Amino acid sequence: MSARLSNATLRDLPADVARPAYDRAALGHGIVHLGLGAFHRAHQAAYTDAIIAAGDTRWGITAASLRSPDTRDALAPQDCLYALEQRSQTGQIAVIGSITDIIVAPEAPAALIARMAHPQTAIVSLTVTEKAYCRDPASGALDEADASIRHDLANPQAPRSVFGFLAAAIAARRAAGLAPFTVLCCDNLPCNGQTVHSLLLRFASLRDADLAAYVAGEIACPDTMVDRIVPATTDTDRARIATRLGVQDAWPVVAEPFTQWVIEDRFTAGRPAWENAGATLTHNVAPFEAMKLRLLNGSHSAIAYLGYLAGHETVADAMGDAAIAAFVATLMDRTTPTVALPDLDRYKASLLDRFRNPALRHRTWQIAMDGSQKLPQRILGPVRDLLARDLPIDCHALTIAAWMRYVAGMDERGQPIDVRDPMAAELARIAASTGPQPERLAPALLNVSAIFGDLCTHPVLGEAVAQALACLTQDGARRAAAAYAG
Ligand code: CS2
Repeated sequence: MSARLSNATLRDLPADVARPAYDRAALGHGIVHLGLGAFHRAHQAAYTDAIIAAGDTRWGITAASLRSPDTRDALAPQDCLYALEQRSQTGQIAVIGSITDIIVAPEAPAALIARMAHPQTAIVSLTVTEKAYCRDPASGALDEADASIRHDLANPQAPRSVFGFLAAAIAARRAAGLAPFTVLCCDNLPCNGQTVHSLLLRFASLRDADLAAYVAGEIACPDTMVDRIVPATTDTDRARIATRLGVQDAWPVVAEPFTQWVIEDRFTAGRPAWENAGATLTHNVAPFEAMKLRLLNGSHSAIAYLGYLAGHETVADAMGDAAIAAFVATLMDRTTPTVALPDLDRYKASLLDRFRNPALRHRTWQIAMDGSQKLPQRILGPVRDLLARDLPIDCHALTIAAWMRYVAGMDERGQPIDVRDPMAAELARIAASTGPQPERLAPALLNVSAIFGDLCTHPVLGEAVAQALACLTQDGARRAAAAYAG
């Protein structure tokens, strides 16, 4: 089979594959999206596809990769079309048509700024992962020493960072007398809209005070809670999907059936009626976001570190391990008092089901990535709230201990771990200097203030993590999980 998915081959797809029935050439340029990963393609682009299909053709998406050309190279020859497969027993497939253009930012920064400054662009959305926000993970402040921030301040017309692009495009729109776009962060950060607004404001103030005043007064950054589990696409996925489609798709995406999007309804230049595609538009996203970041993502990180150490390749494999599944349920129960929503039992039960989905091969290694950027909001936020209320933090301490063992770089069978994290080198250096003895490793890693902030010196946390790491080192991840499960 050599034919490729494209506008021309859409009509040949099997009848059970949903596909755009709208005129893609007639779509407007309403949205520019920064960060063309699988998550965007399985989530916001799919919601937007449904809105376009219902007749509002203003919202074509220009998607930008901020680093690599890989996705553009895969999707450009297929007219930016791709298949989205829902992985469960059934495996429905839809071809998504909402992405109309792809720009690789390092190749064409001016073209990206120009598209962001296009009169039709009303929304610039972002899924760039936690580390691309160049923030100090513990304090949340802009890391002004970050190389890309310094580069962008020196080269405002050829930026590299999200803030460089946003500031350049905001300034260009302003100079052209155009209304500002709304900045829609769709990453797993606490109060993601407010967070991006304050980082952008800080960046703009380093560029010029006038631009900063404009950002402060005119740029809206609504908060969002985004949720869908989207594992990295594998060659097995590609082969299975090509068989279903009858044509090749160089980069399809696979996702669980569940999807949720809660959006603060604060857009300055209009928005798609995403509520008609299942999104919730509200005035206060914070409780939903805490629920999702702390219960889903916090559990995910625990499954990733404990599961990986115990030798489980995927989340579903780890959840098939009774000790780890029981630990995750206890961790969620311990976290629940820190989430200001009632009746979380059904939500927690649904998370356990989603984690068990055997059709998703979501690698523990994938989720374990960038832990230094993830632990603060997923695990340490709840720890602070629990400590303030004198509630138990033992399960959170075991999760931190499992992260410590993971970033120390050796699994339980003595095999090296490929640790991917912007702080990997620093963490490895610390681990090498202390050796694996828990009584030395735990305090040394807990002392990394960029991650633990004020918790570095908290005696209760220090003691709990030291104990958890001792248990983990002596008994291994499975037995430690069983010991901590309630
Ligand atoms: C995961 C998330 O990789 C990770 O860190 O926890 O990508 C998670 O799958 C999504 O946030 C689910 O909505």
